[in-house]
Amino acid sequence: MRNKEVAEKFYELAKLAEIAGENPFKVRAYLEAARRIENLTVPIEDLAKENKLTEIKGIGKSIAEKIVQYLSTGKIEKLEMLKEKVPPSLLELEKVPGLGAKRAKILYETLGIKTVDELRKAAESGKIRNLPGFGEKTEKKILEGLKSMRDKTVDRVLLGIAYPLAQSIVQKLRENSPIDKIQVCGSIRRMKETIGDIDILVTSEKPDKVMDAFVKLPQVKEVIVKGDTKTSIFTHENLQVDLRVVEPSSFGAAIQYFTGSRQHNIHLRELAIKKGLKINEYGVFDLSTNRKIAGEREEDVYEALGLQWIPPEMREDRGEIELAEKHEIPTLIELKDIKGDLHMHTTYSDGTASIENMAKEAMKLGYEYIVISDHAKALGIANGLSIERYLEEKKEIESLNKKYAPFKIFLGTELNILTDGELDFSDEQLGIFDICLAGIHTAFNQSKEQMTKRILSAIRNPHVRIIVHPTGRILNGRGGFDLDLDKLFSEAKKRGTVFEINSSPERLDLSDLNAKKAKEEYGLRLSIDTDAHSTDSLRNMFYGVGVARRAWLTKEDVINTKSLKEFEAFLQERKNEKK
Ligand code: DGT
Ligand code: CA
Ligand code: CA
Repeated sequence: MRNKEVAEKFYELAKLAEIAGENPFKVRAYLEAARRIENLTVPIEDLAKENKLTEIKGIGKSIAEKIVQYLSTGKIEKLEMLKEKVPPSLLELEKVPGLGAKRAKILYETLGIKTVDELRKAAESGKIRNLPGFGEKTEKKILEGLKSMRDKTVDRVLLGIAYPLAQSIVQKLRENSPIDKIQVCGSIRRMKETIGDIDILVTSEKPDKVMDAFVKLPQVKEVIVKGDTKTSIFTHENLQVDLRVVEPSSFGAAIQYFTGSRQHNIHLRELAIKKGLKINEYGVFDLSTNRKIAGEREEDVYEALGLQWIPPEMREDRGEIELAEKHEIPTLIELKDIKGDLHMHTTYSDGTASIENMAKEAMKLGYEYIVISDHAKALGIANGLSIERYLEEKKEIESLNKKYAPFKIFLGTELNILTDGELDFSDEQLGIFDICLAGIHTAFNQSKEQMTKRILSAIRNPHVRIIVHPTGRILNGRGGFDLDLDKLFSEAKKRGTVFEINSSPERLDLSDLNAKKAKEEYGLRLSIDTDAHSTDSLRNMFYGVGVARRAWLTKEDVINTKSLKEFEAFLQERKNEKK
């Protein structure tokens, strides 16, 4: 199905037409067409073949021609024409928060600004405020927009890429050099969703040998700087890795310092001063005597400040230091607490493995149960299942359950929350499932009110227990939908609906902050699921648990820490209510 691809072209067409100053009705027609195409549940190429494109609401003759043109040649003449007229860099410009297509066009026409760089220079030198319709306030907004853009998009790498990379470097270093202790610090140790650079600390009696081995690792593309105590390199992924060799007597203080976060460290420093102490990467010192009172072990560093040790995932200065002062740091959830995975796909829909192979892998991970949740029929692009197909799946599951007992497979479904909040099947049909998951997979561009209403109606459906990848964000891709999370969380609390932390490294959705809010402000229960489409990706659970730890969740907050028996009781609760 090429719907998404075709829709993208019309979004692009709308953008360029807008910047080129074309008739606004046309612009809106392109946009409308893009949305309609995105929402189609049948392949657009089929409709084109059958000459039925104009039967789609909002698609007239001229747009239908463009679709046919694109499907047969890979190009739309009109789009190519606009690309010649409008410099492509203007598309970048238009993305600057506070600017938009209209203003981007004015800036291009009056000041000849084509790139983000040129925009920054013009804004910094005060040239923009004098343009009609702009003013000082707009100029300031543009500068702020530019800054936030830079903060967000400086090539941060997904944790799912950086974490295994760091592990492989650690392993190679251990094999090839005389290392005593080694610790990955920085944002990786804090399990942040994206990573700026990798920070590794070691102790060794022969630092020069360690540095020699480091720059020769196969992961190294380029050496930035090589020194006695610090060496920095670029990996082939263009990720910077800083390796520092420190004294064993300072190792604890150093890993504390380089784990951060910066905010957490600043707060610690203030606290130290209040207590007549000083803290830095070498240790904790008594200011009056200048004597070192801690440094070798990280626990001692915290203890010297009168604090309980704080798990790295919590070190963001979000109140964890206050908790540690009272010795009230919660026992965070751990990977080993997870007893089952509630969200995964098989070859029945768009997964690459059979039900049996997913089950076998889950057993290897030590789980007691899994939920198979293949896509439902409205998601044609993912080969969504009809009720008949789910019944076949159910049969296969029943026979596998006999074979592998006491391990248990449940029949689930990942329903589509359609544009009007409806689901793929009637309430009666939903009765065949052990558990229903629901999520948004199409029509991402509705208003905040509509999006919120859609999910609210899924929460209110008595069959739906879990809302999956709730905000729809894709890291380094699209931001989340505009949603009123407070409304959703409070309704979910009333109905006992669970929100998912999706462990796929591109998603990690709910995010740490949203999951923290769900628990703290609404007492919601969450699930941590992988949404695996292969046996390998069942291992992504680790990243979801990282998010949960950053959200300060304990085992009790997460439903898939339940034993099989408890989980069956949890499923039964809802069945009883419905009777
Ligand atoms: P990243 O690399 O952007 O994903 O984030 P981090 O947290 O790994 O930051 P990075 O690599 O710049 O520095 C590693 C840690 O070193 C950071 O979390 C805290 C510490 N650090 C770095 N610069 C400063 C600083 O200026 N002040 C303080 N207090 N700590 C710093
Ligand atoms: Ca870092
Ligand atoms: Ca660094």
